[in-house]
Amino acid sequence: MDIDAKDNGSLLDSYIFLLDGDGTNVLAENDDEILYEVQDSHLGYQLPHDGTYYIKVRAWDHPSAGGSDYFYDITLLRDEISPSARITSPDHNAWLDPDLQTITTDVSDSESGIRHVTFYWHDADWENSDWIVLEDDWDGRDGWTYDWDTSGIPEQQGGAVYIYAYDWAGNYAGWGSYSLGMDRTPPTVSASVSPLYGDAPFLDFWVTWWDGWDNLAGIASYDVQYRDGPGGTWTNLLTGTADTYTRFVGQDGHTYYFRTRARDWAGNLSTYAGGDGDVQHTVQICATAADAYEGDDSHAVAKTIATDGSWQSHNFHAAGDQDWLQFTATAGVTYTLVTTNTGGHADTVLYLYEDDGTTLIDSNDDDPDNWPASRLEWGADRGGVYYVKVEHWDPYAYGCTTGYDLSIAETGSFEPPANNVYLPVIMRKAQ
Ligand SMILES: [Ca+2]
Ligand SMILES: [Ca+2]
Ligand SMILES: [Ca+2]
Ligand SMILES: [Ca+2]
Repeated sequence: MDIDAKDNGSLLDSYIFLLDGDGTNVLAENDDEILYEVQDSHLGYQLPHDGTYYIKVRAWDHPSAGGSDYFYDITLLRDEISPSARITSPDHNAWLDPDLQTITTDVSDSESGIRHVTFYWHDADWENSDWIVLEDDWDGRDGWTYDWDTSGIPEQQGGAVYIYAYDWAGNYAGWGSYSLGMDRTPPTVSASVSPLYGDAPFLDFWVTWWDGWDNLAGIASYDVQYRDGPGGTWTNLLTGTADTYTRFVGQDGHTYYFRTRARDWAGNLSTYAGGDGDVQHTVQICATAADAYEGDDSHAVAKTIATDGSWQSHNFHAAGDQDWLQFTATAGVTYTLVTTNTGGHADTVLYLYEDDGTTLIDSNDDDPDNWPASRLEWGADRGGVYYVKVEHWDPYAYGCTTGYDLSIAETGSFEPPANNVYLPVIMRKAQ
């Protein structure tokens, strides 16, 4: 039974009664849909038996009020269909806000409408606790939501919030969000530094922070800062990253400081270490003189190497150094190109090119039997000049630990393709 009076501009403050078949026994009554605030009456009741019932409407201030300005509409409807109810936040598996968690819902009823929604909480200790009513909300004008003061909720994982939504006839529906957690403790993490190879004194090095730990929610992301020198300014290196390491490229003679912090999935953020941060590292290049074959930094100035297996000693004396060589091959001969790591940290990468110096035939970074040195085996279909480029896998690696030896040897033979005339690239282009 729903009265619309003040809603439509009437002066009537309605009061409604449901009477049993005798016309006198009051089964239920209602003054205001929301006390003092929504003064039109609204009454739902589950009838106890078949038969005739009576509805009585009067003014709240009967008998002193009345007149043509005291009109109203009355609606009577039957509702046997439950509402629909869903919690939209927090969702399952969520981490609750540690201070104020707003529980939002999507509840509706197509027949008599939603009358009230009750909000419950259950602690993660299911054996020793019970459902607690957080709020019984009878006023949906601001939405069926609840602002929950969670400041007293202890750390845990596995709690639940639940709602029951009732329509005006008393039909109801429930919905729960489970596996909820409360995490108030930020993670711990600190940065460390390691060279790319053993104790290699290169411009670049690894900065890692994979020792991060969190008590409950787990680490969501990291921020990393660095400082160049003791008087430098802390500067963001990475923010909000899920990575746990990065390669840092410094300058020779500089000391770098690093610090990191982490945030967990509940939003708790650890604080950066003060002072010099977590760790520091000084870039100290071990300088070395250029090898005897420099300058050989492009195929145009490549130095010749014999194919008799004799060794040439090279190094990378500057960042990004490339060593180019050329040799003359015979068709039908198999060649083996090999480097050896004589300096300790010579991670060579070997490239073999056609006689134009740009068409790559093959390449090798690591010989699995001789890491980090390189090895290529290759059969020459065509006789003539070929080029070889050697560089370090790490373009920031150079100095006294990058010495390497290189040899090219004839290690076999085969029948070159018949009736196949191989011409130098320049002549092929001219055809
Ligand atoms: Ca309903
Ligand atoms: Ca935590
Ligand atoms: Ca060199
Ligand atoms: Ca290598």
